Amino acid sequence: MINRDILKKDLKMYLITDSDILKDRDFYKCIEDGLKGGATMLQLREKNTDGGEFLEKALKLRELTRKYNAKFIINDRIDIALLCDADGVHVGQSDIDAKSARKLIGQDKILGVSARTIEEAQRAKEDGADYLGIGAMFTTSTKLDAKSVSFEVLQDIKEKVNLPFVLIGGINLNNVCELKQFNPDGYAIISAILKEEDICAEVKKWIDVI
Ligand code: TZP
Ligand code: MG
Repeated sequence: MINRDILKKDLKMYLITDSDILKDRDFYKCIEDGLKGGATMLQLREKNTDGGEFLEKALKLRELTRKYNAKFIINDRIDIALLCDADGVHVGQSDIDAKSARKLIGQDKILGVSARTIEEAQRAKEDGADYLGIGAMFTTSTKLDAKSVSFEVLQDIKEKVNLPFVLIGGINLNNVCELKQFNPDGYAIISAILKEEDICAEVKKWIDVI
């Protein structure tokens, strides 16, 4: 079983990879900079990468996350999470369902589930999720089909579903203050960090602010 208090701390600064945003920059150097800056959790999210290259990246990032003592989560690909001995997986609503994901990964790995409604959040909890990714909180150009979650729905999930949660989607250092009232366990960030020249310094800034 996952220790919820430890998980809540690990969720604090949750960096998600996106090689499309990094373009021709050195993928591993950029992600290592994020870990050096103090990202507490890293999710490998590869939307346009075949299994072979995905696994290669997963194995390398597994080593890096161990070196920097960050938790490592794989998006969608449960097979790759198991092969690289990731700390867990994150599934969305159109992926392998949470119950099946839990069956495959067992009780000792972290299961994250995306939720946009109270029903999705409640079902995720019943199906064995350890944490929720709630969003998109703001408009984002990183995930083109991302639909937004209102502050009302977020408040409702927070009140009715007792699970650790991170907020995601279009969050940056200017708007993150609007989310603090919900006291999330962490923030899951892609572009606001990865588009910065100095990723290490940017993560440090985030940790100061959140
Ligand atoms: N799920 C909901 S919004 C989103 C995902 C993966 C993208 C978040 O990226 P960014 O760049 O932090 O808005
Ligand atoms: Mg997914």
